[in-house]
Amino acid sequence: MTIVDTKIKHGDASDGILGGRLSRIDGPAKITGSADYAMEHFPEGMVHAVIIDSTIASGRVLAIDAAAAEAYPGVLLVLTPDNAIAIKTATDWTGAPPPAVPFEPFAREITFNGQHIAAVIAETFEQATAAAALVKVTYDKTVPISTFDDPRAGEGYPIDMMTKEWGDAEAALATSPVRIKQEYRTPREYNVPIEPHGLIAQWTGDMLTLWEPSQWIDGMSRTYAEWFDIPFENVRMLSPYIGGGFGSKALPTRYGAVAAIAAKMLDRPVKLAITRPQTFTAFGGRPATRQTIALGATREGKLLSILHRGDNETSMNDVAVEPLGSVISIMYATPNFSSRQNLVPVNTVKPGALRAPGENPSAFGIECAIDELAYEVGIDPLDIRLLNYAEEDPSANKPWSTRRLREAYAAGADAFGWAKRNPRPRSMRDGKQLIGYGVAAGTYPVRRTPGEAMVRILSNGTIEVASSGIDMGQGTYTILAQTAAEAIGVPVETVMVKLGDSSLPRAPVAGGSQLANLMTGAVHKAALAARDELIGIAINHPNSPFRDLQANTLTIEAGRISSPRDTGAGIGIAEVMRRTGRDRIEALRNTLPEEHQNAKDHFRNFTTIATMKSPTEGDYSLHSWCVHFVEVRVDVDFGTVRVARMVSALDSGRLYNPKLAESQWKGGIIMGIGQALLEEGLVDDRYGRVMNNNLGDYLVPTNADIPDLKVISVGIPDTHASVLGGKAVGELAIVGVAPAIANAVYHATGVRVRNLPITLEKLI
Ligand code: MCN
Ligand code: MOS
Repeated sequence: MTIVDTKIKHGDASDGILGGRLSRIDGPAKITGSADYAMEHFPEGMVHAVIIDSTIASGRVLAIDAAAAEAYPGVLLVLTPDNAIAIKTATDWTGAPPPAVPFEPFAREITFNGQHIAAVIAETFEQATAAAALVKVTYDKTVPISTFDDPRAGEGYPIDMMTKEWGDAEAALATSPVRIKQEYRTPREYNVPIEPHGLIAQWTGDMLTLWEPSQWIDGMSRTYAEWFDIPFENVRMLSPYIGGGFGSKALPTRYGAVAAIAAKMLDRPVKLAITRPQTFTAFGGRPATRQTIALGATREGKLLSILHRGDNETSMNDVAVEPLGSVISIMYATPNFSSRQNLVPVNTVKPGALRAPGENPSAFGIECAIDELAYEVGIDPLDIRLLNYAEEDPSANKPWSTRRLREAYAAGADAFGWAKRNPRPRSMRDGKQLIGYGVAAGTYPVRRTPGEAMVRILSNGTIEVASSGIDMGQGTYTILAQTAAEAIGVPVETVMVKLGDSSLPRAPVAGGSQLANLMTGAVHKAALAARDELIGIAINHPNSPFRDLQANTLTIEAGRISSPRDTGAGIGIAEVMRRTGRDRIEALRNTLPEEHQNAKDHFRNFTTIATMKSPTEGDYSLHSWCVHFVEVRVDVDFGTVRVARMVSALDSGRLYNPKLAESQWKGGIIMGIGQALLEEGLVDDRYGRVMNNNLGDYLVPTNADIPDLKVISVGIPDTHASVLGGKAVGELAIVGVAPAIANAVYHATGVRVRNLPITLEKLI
């Protein structure tokens, strides 16, 4: 177990190798403003597109009167479904073949408020904005179904794939000595990265260049290629820096198609910037969820049955599943289990992915419910978790590769001072503040998709690493530099990492918290291959300075090659490259399974998730684990909740860079605090509209909302999970935060809030 040291360390050579606390190598570029973001490009002749969105949530567009807009100064085109060039439907992200129908980015039939119906393209952004306001749209309006609480929404339809059952949950529940049953809800939550969405699209003949922030260069480029029926190689997507995505920048969007269509029709580069309010409708966030959880247990608190029914909102025409059974089905041992899920279509944009889709609300349900059971049977919330500890994966019947959750409970409880908790609700107090301690666990699966990387040793002895993988702030640049530096044996400052360009070797999506494990694996493989080639040359080349030593092994350390027989300082890589006449050594390696190495079409797989392995494929069940301990202080008169301190203990296996992993965990915890106390998309039932569609009204945490956060790593290397022993980091820590806070609020006040966010009116 290591307690993460929060002191900043610099300049230590060991920081540069894998496992070192190297600061982000992209940091200086970001701090000094030299990092170029997508929207900061100004290609010659660029014009501006502004999207017009529907102001009704349900009905039909009858007519679009563009005359006034077309006459406005600077306007080049008012794009509508009637004049837009036709494009094809593309393969979806899972790899499902597309239907042979055109893809229409603009809607004629309206299914949600804020749906794209037209666009204005003008010489300047101001002209496009002003002209867009002149476009007159007439509608045939019908009454929307705004949320799944509208009785007209009905029960929705089941997603059979999500059903998980063993034993007989209903029968076991009926005969359980202790039973609890409650409903838990999470509201619509939105991705609001600091860098808003948007793109610049430019055509040069049949080559399409896109400056667009992307979590998945390969997947999005393929979609553009299919839309316009051009080869994949004809699309160049550039996304070297991304100001946050949290799941919302992984998939192609309709406005992306609009920009590329407009650019083609006008033969001018088109910039299309999504406004902050459009962040709530141009793509989806986390759907609203509701779960009914019934637990049956012995009087001692041992689980006998879990019965779980979950619903999430989806849009009228699309299937968006937020997997609510994901955590509840693996966290605790139970002989009887049943989980089913329904989707309820409402007039909303298709929901999307928001950090830990599924795991996040799933943990909110079960981790609150188990806390309720602990009070019901009168045992400590931590003890009930240990009593029902799952020694193996109960849903897959497979051993965990590693599950250091018990260690996490112990380390977290100790560092937090859990033992000082008075078990009685509303028993701890400091003046006007009610104090509550709460605990909840979380988990996130280890996902595995092949990746590919190029490693080059250049003539001057520096190293280049290249991949179309991306860094939106997680630390990809840094850990890949560390991986190559360690594998080859050079100082990390001599490694240059290129990411975020579709012309580079191909990487899977930076989603599902998998990129670090996958790309360190690919870079490690490529770097070792490049190193082997360098050593081979140094041993065998007639001009090599090592030739006379008759060495059959050489080592590389700090960028210098030496022989075990030679006690000198060794010879620099550049010198060996020069003497042997090499200007570069290149190794392109991938982590595709052996049988696919030479398959002709294997690259196409990088653009879908068809090759992603489930966490239980193979002999083990692979997951990261965590626990959060929270102290809240609730004002007895006003009901305001402050998180006073938090200690989290986490098992993500081996950490490639503890400083960055710690920062990822803290970022997830902060988002979890926002989810618990602030975030909620408020829907106006009359118009099916999200009312608080801006950062003034849709609240996310600020520094003042966040206390000291202590994170403790309890992981050990897990080579079943990944080549280098790491498990998932990016989404892990948000899971379990909201229930830990809800449980602490109950302990403080005696009021159980089962409906996020925990706002003061729910407490007074
Ligand atoms: N890491 C580590 N040791 C490991 C695994 C990871 O030190 N064993 C560290 C590395 O610094 C790595 C980072 O954690 O770069 C995240 O690794 P990983 O868990 O593989 O996640 P991905 O690289 O696939 O990133 C995606 C993930 C997801 S899915 C969301 S959502 C999310 C997240 O990362 N969005 C983010 N973290 C984010 N962080 C920022 N700043 N911005 C976002 O939009
Ligand atoms: Mo993360 S929500 O899987 O991009």
